[in-house]
Amino acid sequence: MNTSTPPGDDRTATADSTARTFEQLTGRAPDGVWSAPGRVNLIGEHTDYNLGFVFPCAINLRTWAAVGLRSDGIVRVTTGLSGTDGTGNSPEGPATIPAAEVPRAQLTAATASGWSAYPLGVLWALSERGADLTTLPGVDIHLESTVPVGAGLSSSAAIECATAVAINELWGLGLSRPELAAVGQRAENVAVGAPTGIMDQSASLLGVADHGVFLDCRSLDATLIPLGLAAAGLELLVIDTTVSHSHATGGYASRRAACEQACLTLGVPSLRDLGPDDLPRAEAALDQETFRRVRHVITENQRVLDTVQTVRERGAAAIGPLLDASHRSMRDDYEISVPELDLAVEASRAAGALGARMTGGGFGGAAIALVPGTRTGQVTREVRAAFRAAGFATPTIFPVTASAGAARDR
Ligand code: GAF
Repeated sequence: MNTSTPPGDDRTATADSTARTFEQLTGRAPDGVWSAPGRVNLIGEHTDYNLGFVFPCAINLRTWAAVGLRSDGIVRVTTGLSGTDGTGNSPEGPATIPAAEVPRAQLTAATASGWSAYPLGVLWALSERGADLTTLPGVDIHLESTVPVGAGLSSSAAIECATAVAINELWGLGLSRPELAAVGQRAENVAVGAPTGIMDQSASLLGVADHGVFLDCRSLDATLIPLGLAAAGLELLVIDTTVSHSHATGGYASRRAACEQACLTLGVPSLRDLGPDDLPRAEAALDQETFRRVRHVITENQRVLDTVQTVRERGAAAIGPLLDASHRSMRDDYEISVPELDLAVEASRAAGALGARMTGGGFGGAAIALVPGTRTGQVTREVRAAFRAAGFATPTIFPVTASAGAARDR
């Protein structure tokens, strides 16, 4: 198959090598190695912070955390997190801090201060939920990852969730998976400064192999929906445009602010409280741009419900038109696509994908294409050719599988 897969897609081997690196760095074996996956969102974009519906799945690219307790109250985090360029992992310097100072450091860093904001932010968020960082033992954490950074596949949620499940178990905190998802989200919102919703951490913690996670972001009820992709001869291709994005800046926050402003104008607690019947009232009350933002959220919620019903009743091969409609709505109404994402969607559809859409927060990152396995090579070749013809950087294209959520690996 003519696709390129990010390096290190072997779960046991990477857990072992992360443990070995931990041992080289600390002189002792870790107490355990935990891992958490990135995600693709099948459908339901920018609906999570509007308390609507999302339907992501965890993927077979993960972050590993090798963790060992210390007796001196120090937290020391090291990483070999990989970039998007496929050059592999190179260890970076440690972040070392007395555990008792984590809350202050995280709240004053104000922040987006690099990779250490994610694991340290998780420790801070755990302290909000009862972990007493002044009395708990210190900890060494070493992180490795195969989730490409900046590709919109939730590399940050994977770090947060791997750290959270490890510390939750080692420190005996007894928090549930939904509580750990909230911890990861809080770390992202406060320590990293990205005003994101609950979707990515929920997918990373609740995912199950070959299932999508249908999440009601208001009640937090999660239902696992069998996808049956392999059985139907389908592949889920990721087309990473390599256009890097960040949710701590600009467009993401302004979309969220527009939704909040619309709620005030329309007198509803959240856009979740509006359905298709409310569109005329919204159009009358809002300026054109804000109305289009609201229309995206309302119609996208409905598309999530339709997608889940379609998968259940007719199988995943039938969801293509819903994926296409979702992309159009993000391109035209929410205006979070970029030319590279639009081209990835158009070229993959023209080459035989059943449906395609950008995935994640937008402004760069990746698209997904649902492809009959027999067409994978053709779609890959034609998307690459279209990018070449447009003068865009070569995209990284690889299949992903719906995979298990965060777990202890050794
Ligand atoms: C990013 C955020 F982290 C999610 O919470 C979600 O809002 C998504 O963008 C857009 O659907 O991944």
